[in-house]
Amino acid sequence: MEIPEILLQKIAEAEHVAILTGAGVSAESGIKTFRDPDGLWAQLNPAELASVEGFMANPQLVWSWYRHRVEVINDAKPNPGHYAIAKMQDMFPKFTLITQNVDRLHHRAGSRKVIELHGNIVENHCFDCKSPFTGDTALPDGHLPVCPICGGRIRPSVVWFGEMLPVDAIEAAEEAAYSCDVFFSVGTSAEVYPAANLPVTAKRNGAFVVEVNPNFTVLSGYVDAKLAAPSGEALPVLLDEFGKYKKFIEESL
Ligand code: BJW
Ligand code: ZN
Repeated sequence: MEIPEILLQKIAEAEHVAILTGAGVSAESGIKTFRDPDGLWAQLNPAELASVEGFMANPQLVWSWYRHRVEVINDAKPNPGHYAIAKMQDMFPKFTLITQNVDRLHHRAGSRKVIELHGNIVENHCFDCKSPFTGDTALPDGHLPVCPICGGRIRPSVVWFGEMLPVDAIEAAEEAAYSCDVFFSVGTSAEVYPAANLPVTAKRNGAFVVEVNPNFTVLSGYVDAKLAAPSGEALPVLLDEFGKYKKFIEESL
């Protein structure tokens, strides 16, 4: 896979590198994406499973889907894409990792600070009083977890359609998009807002924007460079080529 020299030059000069990831970065760990032909939304209805209205209408269905996904995620391991991103946190004066993923695989790969735009699937909280819930959610069929403080319904700590993103997370992500020199959009279709605005904000503010995705997306015609390969392949090659490039520059000085 060819890495454009301009990309190596831009990251060599960068003071601040920001990365936005999406479901594609975990695809090579065996976790399904949402909008690919074999993705979750190809067979399931997002309005039924990922909205407050869907949860209120059929909490048993939503809980059984989330329990299944937690099992898949617990059995999964980070892949070379997650590990390459974890390495990048120590390679630049400033580095920001923003993810739309709820699977916590970046944490498990060693990323120390992760801005989670859509929450996480590992934690749960009360719909009503918002208290964290650490009890068992895998109850016998038909039984739903209930808040021990107020009796309210327990829900996964993810962000569903129509819900606000955590304010601290979206503000920190926007600040990074405004101020970074290089912005990577990795494994996301860039179709879900407000996350989809971040690469646009970055480019408008002068960042060099790179997409890492084997497929064409709404962003592909807009970016400054595209690595058209799975992130678990493209990112390790990028780091390898970057190492060689830096050595070459140092030796020529
Ligand atoms: C590989 C690969 C490999 C494959 N390597 N790549 C403005 C305009 C229009 C609509 C809106 C708007 N503002 C808000 C909205 C509404 C809505 C929205 O954006 N809708 C659009 C779909 C049109 N947004 C919201 O509701 C958000 N809230 C909000 O804006 O609040 C304010 C507000 C409220 C009310 C009204 C108006 C404003 C909340 C969004 C929450 C998203 N939640 C989900 C579920 C999370 C919980 C869970 O997981 O169960 O988040 S939906 C789902 O999509 C999930 C993802 O994080 C998110 C993004 O998906 P992602 O990661 O991009 O995955 P895919 O599948 O789309 O793409 C995968 C990519 O990987 C593909 O491109 C592949 O090619 C690639 N790939 N293998 C690298 N190996
Ligand atoms: Zn409660």
